[in-house]
Amino acid sequence: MSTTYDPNTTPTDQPYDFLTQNDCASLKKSIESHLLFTLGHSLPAAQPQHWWIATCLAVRDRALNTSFKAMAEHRRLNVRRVHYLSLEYLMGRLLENNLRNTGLYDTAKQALGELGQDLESIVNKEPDMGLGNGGLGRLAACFLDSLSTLDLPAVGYGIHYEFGLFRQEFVNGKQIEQPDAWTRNGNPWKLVRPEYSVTVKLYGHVTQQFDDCGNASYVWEDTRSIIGLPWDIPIIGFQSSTVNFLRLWESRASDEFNLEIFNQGAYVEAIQEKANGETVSKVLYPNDATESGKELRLVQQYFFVSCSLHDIIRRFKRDNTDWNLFPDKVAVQLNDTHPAVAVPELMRLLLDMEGLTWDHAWGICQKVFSYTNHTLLPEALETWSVPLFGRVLPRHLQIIFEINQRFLENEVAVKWPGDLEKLQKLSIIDDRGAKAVRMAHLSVVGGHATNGVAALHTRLLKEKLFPEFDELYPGKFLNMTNGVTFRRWLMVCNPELTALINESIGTDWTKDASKLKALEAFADNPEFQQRYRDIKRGHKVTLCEIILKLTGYEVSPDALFDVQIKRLHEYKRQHLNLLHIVTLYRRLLQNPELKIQPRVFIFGAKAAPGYFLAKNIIHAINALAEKVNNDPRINNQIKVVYLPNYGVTLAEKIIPASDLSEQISTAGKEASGTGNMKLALNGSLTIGTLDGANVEIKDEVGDENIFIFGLTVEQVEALYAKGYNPYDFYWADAELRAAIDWLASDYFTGNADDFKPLRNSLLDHGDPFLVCADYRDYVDTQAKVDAAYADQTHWTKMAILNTARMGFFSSDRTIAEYAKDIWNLPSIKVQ
Ligand code: 26V
Repeated sequence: MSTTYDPNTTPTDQPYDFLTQNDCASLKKSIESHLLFTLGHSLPAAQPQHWWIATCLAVRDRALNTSFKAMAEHRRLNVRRVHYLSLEYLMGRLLENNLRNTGLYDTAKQALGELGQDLESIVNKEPDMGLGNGGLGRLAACFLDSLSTLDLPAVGYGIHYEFGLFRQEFVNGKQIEQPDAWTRNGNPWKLVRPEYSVTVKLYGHVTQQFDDCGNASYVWEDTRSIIGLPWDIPIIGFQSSTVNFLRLWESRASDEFNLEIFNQGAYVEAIQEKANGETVSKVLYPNDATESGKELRLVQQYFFVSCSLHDIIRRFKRDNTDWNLFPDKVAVQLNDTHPAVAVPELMRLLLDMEGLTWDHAWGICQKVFSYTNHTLLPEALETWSVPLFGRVLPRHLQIIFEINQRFLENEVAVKWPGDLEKLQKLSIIDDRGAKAVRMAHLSVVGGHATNGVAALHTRLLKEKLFPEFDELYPGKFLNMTNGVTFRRWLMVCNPELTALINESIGTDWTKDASKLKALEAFADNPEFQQRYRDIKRGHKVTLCEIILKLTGYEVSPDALFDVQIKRLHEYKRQHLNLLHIVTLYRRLLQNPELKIQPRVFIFGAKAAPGYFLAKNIIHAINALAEKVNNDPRINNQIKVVYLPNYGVTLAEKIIPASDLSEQISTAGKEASGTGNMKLALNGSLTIGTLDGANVEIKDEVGDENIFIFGLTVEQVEALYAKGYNPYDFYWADAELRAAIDWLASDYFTGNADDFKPLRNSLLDHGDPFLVCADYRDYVDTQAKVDAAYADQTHWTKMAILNTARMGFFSSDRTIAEYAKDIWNLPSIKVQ
């Protein structure tokens, strides 16, 4: 195609398609030219790493070309956008996903093949982008995929951490943390945008000023500045016309500020100060109880929120002049309370910078913001000490006090006149002890909707955490049951199963996951069953190789693969799983005749670096693995492996190979879970409590296709109320007693002190998550799993029905609900 360049049109009007065609020859040329002229390597000298970068850049070119068209159309229509604010994005690798979403996978494979390269090994060169802790960060990544897929105009905002979640290694079975320098060698997906840099102010103090008419205004002075430098990552949807962006802010020292010190001749101090400014985006905080109240974390939150709101306002002002239109053009979703400082920041910008009245500004805020709650655990609900907050953000603290005062006077006191207890309970400021800002209260009051992430979680949110707020604001609390993207969690991680599904029911389900239901018709079909089983076995063989490489343990693909993969936390109860394994091990030793279905217990979990007990559990599992795996007496009937450095990429290998999915949190503690959905989708049957989204998974797959055990939320409450004593269960159950005591003996490591902390938590410290109470039902339900696995035909039928009935848990459904019920956001198809 020939073209002439017209400088009077925007670049988006230019037919650049000739650079970005999707046939094999064009893609091949693109990859070659990036290798030569972007990276400066001759073809023979290029390393796999360079091929990876060149391939990513060729895909990125095509994504940008699509994004130009989408952005031009969005601008032309002056569209409404959602802005997803999240401190975490667990993106994993992007190349394979982007190739599948654009339909370029086979073409790229061929193009690289012709260049003498193997796509699969190139894909494996990509480091994980692990800018998140766990479920919350991965959910944000799934949501971005669905937003682009559904053609919804959206921007994701976050922090460009130099170091993502730590790398986990084991030394003598104990976790040690290593830095994750994911971007050390650059990253081809990200595009720096210095022209959109933002200056952010911190610290200083506030003075009041009056104009000629006696109107007060506030001036924030003697502040320190840092610069936010945006990096954009294109988010490519599945067969869609929209490429949205994830915009990550990197902190840079402000030159303006340094200049003053330079001028005073303090060169070294100025450089030092520069370094301080650049620490803000240095590292992701692991969600760790011991880390709470850290000043740098608050600075991170404010830095990224302020950058993002400036960016949103810049874009709004480009095409609009009337502030009344702001809520029509802008929706902001707060992913947990981490970005909740956005509420006072938007108020400050509207009041102090734009000169709006309080009521006008507040009306805008409430229409713009909505908040997702992701946990009921009291220790995970964010608060900031008032003195710390006031030092870092003095103007924001003033604004929060005013929001609170107006809220208490005009809403709480009006609804419950004279009720001091209500005032204290609902106040944004907790003033019972050391004063603290309750970020969840700020988020509920400052927005128009608050949602939970599973039906049970939302019910408990309304009934237990925020009953008064629910009464005060009827209809403000909504449920948005989580979902996962079926692109990454089925089509990319399990192409073999995807092909079988496509062959059996066609491909309509890829755009409407509820259509997976059509697979039910094949659940009893022996030929389909055999192929389904063969696919599972293939993944198990692959996982066996990974296990051997990562742990040195050899395990059989014919065993039942029993998988627990998630962050390590007492409420998730990896130690309940551990006690079951100890019990089985003991049964096998006590009764050498005992025959069970061979099982491999597979763990993957990082513990927060300062979470002592979680680390003790890791050590215990690793010590158990060493004993069990090397014990000839049990005839390889059970094996235990703890895969180090669990993350998105490892999950993609484990999930398709799993037979049994452990979702065993104490009822009422796991807000939703999303690993439960990914595993069930890939035909791994759940053993789980009635917690989080397990409840809805059970409703979807049917009681006969899931293994439910344990206390319900109501029973848990009743037990706590009556006074729980784990010793009651310990003395009543000889197997439980033996398991705990054996674990805390010197048998496993030679040192009887090693697992005393674990024993103490289960007994003397009151077993806060009811492991002892749920032990018997869990172990007995595991026996049912064992019996069920013996009947492979029936097991396979159950697995197929799990895959067939998981359509509801597509994040496309979740995002469609957010778009309709919270954001009021239409999708925009671009031609
Ligand atoms: C944070 C902390 C920080 C202090 C120490 C204890 C602790 C425990 C948990 C958390 C998690 C906070 C928020 C979070 O990540 N929630 C997860 O969100 C997922 C997506 O909605 C959901 O599937 C998980 O159930 C929920 O735990």
